[in-house]
Amino acid sequence: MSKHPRVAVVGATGAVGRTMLSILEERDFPASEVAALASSRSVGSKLPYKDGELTVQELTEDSFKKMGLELALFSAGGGTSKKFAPVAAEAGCVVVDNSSAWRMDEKIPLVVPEVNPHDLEWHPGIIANPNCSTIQMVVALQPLHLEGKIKRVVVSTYQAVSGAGQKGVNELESQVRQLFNGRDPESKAFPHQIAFNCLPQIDVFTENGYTKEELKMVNETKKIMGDNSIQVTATTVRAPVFYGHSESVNVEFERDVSPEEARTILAQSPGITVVDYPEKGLYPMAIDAAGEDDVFVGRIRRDESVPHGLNLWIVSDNVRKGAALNTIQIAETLLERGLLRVK
Ligand code: 25A
Ligand code: L14
Repeated sequence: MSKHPRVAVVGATGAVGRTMLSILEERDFPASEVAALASSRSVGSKLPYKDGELTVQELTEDSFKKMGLELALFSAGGGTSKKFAPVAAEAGCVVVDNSSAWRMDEKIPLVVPEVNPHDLEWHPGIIANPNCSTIQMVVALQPLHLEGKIKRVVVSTYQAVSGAGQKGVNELESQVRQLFNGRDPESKAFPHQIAFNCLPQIDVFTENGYTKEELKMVNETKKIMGDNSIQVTATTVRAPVFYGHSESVNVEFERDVSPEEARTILAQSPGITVVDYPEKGLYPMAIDAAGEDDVFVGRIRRDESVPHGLNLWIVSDNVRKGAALNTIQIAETLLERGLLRVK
């Protein structure tokens, strides 16, 4: 009898789901079995995995019991998570969910393994994976917070189209082609043309004038870092980039943290690579972060407009660290800490 869990990827045909499969393979995740689940539309389609392929099966309420699943990695949208995650948990299958459905639920831990792995200890069968822009920011902020205590964060993002899934990637590609052929670009995945443009809107607007994406960054940061006193304000912008979110972050501390100290601390922190050589013209860029696991930090300098301030430029692959990789790191931590029931 194997002590390795039976694992399912739910939403396996999506941009994030397919990346989950390839990361499970890359990291040799100890699974006794891996199943690919999606909606009825994709049943029977094949996804590459290891030396062979997986045939996509339909996600139903019976899937978890019938297949004896012990761990399910969800990235199939909030509606699917709301409906199926409780069914899975009830069947004894632990869910790591990549949607926004459970993130702000007090009973559900919201985890970035480099920041708050201890919150996994109280999981009730569902664990939420944070928003991509938030994940890469807190990986860089937490070690600095321990040093200088953060009071306030101002963040502006430059987010890749892959944040909206495969359809976002397809839309940038086809708009570029349409424009080069003198045709009018069609916009379906985004509210306006994204090719050769920037859109200060990700997700829908709320009553206070912020978008939902901006409010996720404000609220999720406090929950993950376990500190409601940190003030956060965000402007989230879609940029015509395929993979990799970039962020300009202004941080105000209670105590002084010099740029040199920040560089040393960040370089020693897990999951971070410092790229900060302005004299050579080197800094983190989305095209370099794409396909990589780390969060890249550069342009570290004093914010001279406040007493104890630093400015940072933070870049990471949104589909990997922002979604699929973080989910799998959560699963690995669950295994290490014996927090999965494996038969
Ligand atoms: O509501 P939320 O939480 O905000 O999340 C909304 C969406 O955001 C994406 C993710 O899209 C999610 O659906 N997302 C979430 N978190 C993200 C993050 N951190 C994130 N994106 C980036 N970073 P997605 O495209 O990654 O995945 C969608 C998957 O969900 C499956 N699905 C939908 N309803 C389902 C369901 N699975 C089970 N049950 C349901 N009821 C969906 O599967 C997909 O896998 P599908 O079978 O319904 O659709 C597969 C169709 O997708 C298109 N497609 C997929 N791959 C490609 C492709 N098209 C072209 N090329 C491809 N390579 C096809 O149309 C295919 O038919
Ligand atoms: O909340 O479109 O995880 O860039 C991730 C992708 C929100 C939108 C989430 C994007 C979504 C985001």
